Amino acid sequence: MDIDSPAILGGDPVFENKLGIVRPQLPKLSSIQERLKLALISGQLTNQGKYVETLEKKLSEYFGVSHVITTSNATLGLIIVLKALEREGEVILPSFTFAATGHAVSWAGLKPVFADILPDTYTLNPESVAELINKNTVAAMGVHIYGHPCEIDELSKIAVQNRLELIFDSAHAFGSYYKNKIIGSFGRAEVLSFHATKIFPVGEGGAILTNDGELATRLKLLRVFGDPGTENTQLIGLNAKMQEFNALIGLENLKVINRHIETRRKRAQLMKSLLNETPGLQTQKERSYVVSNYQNFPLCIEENRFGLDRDQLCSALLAENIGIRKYFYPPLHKHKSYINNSDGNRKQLNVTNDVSNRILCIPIYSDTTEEEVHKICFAIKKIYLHSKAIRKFIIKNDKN
Ligand code: T4K
Repeated sequence: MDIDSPAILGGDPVFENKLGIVRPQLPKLSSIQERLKLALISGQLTNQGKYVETLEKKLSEYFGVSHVITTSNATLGLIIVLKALEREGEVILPSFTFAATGHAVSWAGLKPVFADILPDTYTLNPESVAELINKNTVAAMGVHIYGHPCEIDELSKIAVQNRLELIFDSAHAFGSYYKNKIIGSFGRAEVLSFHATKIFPVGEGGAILTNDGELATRLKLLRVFGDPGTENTQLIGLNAKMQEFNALIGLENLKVINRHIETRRKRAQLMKSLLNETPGLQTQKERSYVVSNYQNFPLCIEENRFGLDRDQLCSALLAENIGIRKYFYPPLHKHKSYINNSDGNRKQLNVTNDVSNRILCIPIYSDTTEEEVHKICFAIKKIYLHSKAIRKFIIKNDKN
């Protein structure tokens, strides 16, 4: 075994089997099989069945929020929230996010306008939002990226001063906190994702959280074709309902989510302290007044100090059998679907462009072990120590 040489140069990989970017923690079959059986026997699989109802009630207690409207995924949740605002015009949002954030704005018939992010937390920069407001602006949407809440107070102030709606794409932030308050009841509404890759995985799923009763009533209608049950639709809704199977998994997840967040936080702290020894690696800054759930663990690479650029490091990590993802590269304003969106791309997004070119996410799970963290950090350090040779090797290979 030669684990001191980087695998990309012929050494043995640090992990024998591939460590994926995600390892969903799901309930044991034995814990849900009785209820699963009952659902199958009753034939009630969807349309606000009893497991969906119970999940909504329990989530409402967990988040201390008046209304929880589960959805079939967060994308549809965002679309119906934006639709329910009943406004027309521009929505300011970060470009450094998953496509769903921007697409939801477009599907709701509004215009996405991209703002820049902060260089240390990668969340929406309130100053950049303020600079983009004009007479057509109707809303701003923050994204709690990788589980780190955005600058909610500053965004709220801007929203109030300019009479804007403020909503949050909280897809990453189940169980994160901002100033001692759990994410979920900020702005007009927040939308969580329960996708398989998220910290609270149910397969496909999501939830809208709001304290606004009128909005909740509209959202419940929009989720079900706009039909209040009379077969005479009142709004142009769609089908955004959660299924019973997914809700059942969600009910089990709720029992362990706090433990999962605690584990992620511990592993993230260990990762940060170990990576501190290697130059050229910036981890996401966690502000003193937030608690991140560490949905993801990003690294931003300083090529001059680390000796490799982001893509070269990705190749070297993949050779070590460490799964990586370049969340979020390219940034949304550079996607083919938005590149010609001249109104939306009216601001230079220098920080977004820079971070997006240098970022990668390494594995972190709700059951990551300390040993795995040590091995990941060992691999990164090993790659750093051989960065010159790796760079030479990659450049030579690229030429051939
Ligand atoms: N807003 C933000 C900020 C978001 O990040 C997202 C979604 C949304 C809104 C919309 O939420 P949803 O409408 O999806 O509820 C994934 C997810 O599909 C997507 O939900 C997520 N963000 C995005 C960041 O990542 P991919 O393209 O990376 O997924 P995929 O299939 O490559 O999977 C990644 C890894 O996860 C694989 O290595 C295998 C593992 N995996 C995946 C699936 C689907 C599993 O272990 N089990 C699974 O079932 O998009």
